[in-house]
Amino acid sequence: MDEVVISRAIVESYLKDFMEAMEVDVAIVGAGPSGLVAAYSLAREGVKVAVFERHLRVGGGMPGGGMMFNRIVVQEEGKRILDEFDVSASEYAPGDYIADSLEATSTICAKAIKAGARVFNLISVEDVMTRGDNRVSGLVLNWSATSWSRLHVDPLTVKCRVAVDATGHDAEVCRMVVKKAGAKLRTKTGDVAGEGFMWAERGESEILDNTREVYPGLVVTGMTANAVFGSPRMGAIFGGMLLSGKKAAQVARGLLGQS
Ligand code: 48H
Repeated sequence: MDEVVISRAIVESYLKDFMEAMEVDVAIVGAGPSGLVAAYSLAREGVKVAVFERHLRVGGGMPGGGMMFNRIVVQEEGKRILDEFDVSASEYAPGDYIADSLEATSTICAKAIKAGARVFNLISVEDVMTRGDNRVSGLVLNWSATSWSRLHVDPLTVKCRVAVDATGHDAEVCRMVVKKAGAKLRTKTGDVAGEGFMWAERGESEILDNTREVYPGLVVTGMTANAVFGSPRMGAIFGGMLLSGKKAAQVARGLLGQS
């Protein structure tokens, strides 16, 4: 095997996918549990979807489980999503199930990619583009390594019809939007409310209602949805994240006119 063939194979194959991702139906920011489930649910319906993840590894907060004990807890509805992915989970207490967070992360990511979602790691979303009536129409990207090494390198862009903020607690994309002159989210104050104190039951029960379009063309999911609307955090229970990813896919399809 010629080393140059190895290099060419990698660069050519990657660039082909990256070029394909430059115009997608749905661009998802963050490959945590909610972003990956949204990507899977969209891709399996034939929607063209790309996920951009800042870090080397995927899964966001899921692989770390609770305080690095690599297990996650889900309730009945979340267990049904794990079943759909064929991730094992056993009942620990009535209605509460325990699963291996590494099995869940790797399986959900693998199935999203096999369904047709393109997942790009080590790329950070640093801004959004808008067009027309201030509708989000694309993402502004840079290699994560440029910001980590504090280099001043200008970004590239991809176009999308719908963007999903799946960046977790920091609600990064929403915060990028509200920094722009006159931009307001569809929240009480127009701003990111910030997440509430830990309260597992409320956090889990409010997340689905919070999963919606918060700015034209921008859908929130996962912890971002709770952070944007001021709902509680919930600790290492992940059913809400999985269900929210599925709902985000549904909302995005509605915006694409496919519901
Ligand atoms: C590219 C980015 C950017 C960016 C961030 O944190 P996540 O796992 O998010 P969710 O919402 O799918 O899941 C939340 C869950 O993991 C969690 O933290 C829970 C349940 N907490 C409860 C509690 O009480 O603490 O994943 C977000 C992903 C991460 O991988 C980030 O690296 C990535 O988004 N990301 N990627 N560009 N600007 N910002």
